[in-house]
Amino acid sequence: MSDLLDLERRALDELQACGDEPALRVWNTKFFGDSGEVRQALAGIGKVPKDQRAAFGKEANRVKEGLSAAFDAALAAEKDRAIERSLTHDVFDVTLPGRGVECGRLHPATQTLREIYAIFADMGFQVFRSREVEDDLTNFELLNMPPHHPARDMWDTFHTTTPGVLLRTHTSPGQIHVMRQSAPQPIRAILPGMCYRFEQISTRSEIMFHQVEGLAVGANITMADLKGTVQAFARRLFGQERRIRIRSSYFPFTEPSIEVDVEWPLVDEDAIRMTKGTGWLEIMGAGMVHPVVLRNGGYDPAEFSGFAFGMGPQRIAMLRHGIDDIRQFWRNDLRFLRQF
Ligand code: FA5
Repeated sequence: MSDLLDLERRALDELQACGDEPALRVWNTKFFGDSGEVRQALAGIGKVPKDQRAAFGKEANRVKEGLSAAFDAALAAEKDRAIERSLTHDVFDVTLPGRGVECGRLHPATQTLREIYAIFADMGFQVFRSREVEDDLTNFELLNMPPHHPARDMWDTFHTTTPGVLLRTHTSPGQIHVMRQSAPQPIRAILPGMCYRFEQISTRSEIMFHQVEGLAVGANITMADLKGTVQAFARRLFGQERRIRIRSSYFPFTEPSIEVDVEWPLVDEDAIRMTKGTGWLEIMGAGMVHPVVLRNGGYDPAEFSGFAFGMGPQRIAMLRHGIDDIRQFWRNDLRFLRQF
């Protein structure tokens, strides 16, 4: 018991002698650290004769609480003194300019996506999100590409170690999800999201990139609706005078299939380079939804028809802002990002 009182007195004396915060911290470790004196004193309870144990425990706790409170008070007082010292001694120059607040902004890819959403929202298209990790069935088979279909070669695929599970190579599998959720209601949806392809990275191709898929399903939807929708979209994004051009193409999940180019006047070197001298730039693949796909989505092709398109917003942002290398998007270089 006298050891305890001795410890208390010594600790209080030493606490009083602490002149600054580091000294207080040292004191705290000395008495309250893992192998500190207070803990050791408490551990010593086992050696106290049984009949005195309760009294010892009570006293030990009193000492511990008392010292702990004294430390808290000393630390608070020291902090107050430090502020007081800094206010009276440190020089505070009110004429110094303030530190600027760094202002964040949306990534150029996000900005382009949002512009695209807004344009399609005005035409009554809802945003529908679907998964990035897909199965082979939805990414290929239900889109009319059975195993070993040669068209699968158009999408170099990242497979996972789980058979049949892959990273989606395009947003088109979302067509199946949205159709199965909506059938037999009509659909007007855009499906944005990240896609992954095991491709050679170049100025125009990345291994991860966004796509925005569009899907309209209903009674009597025709190619004229597709053309009108694409034309309205291109005019909103690129300007009222902008013409589009439609070329025939091939996708297993649309029939007929087309590719859409926007006019890009050959006014400078950039335009000539980007359009390979043609004055036209491809912005999307599209077509009328294949009857097999409609059926896989739960719609009777005798009653329903639809159009679908898929575009790459990064490539569109490159056209609009004259970005010459797609790798800039994920490089995280602030000198690039701050320009948008
Ligand atoms: C497709 O992926 C089709 N699913 C599009 C489609 C949807 C057609 C619906 C018909 C109906 P494609 O492989 O061409 O098509 O890709 C579409 C767009 O994605 C391209 O025009 C391009 O803008 C973008 N894209 C494709 N690969 C890359 C890549 N490696 N890096 C950046 N953008 C890419």
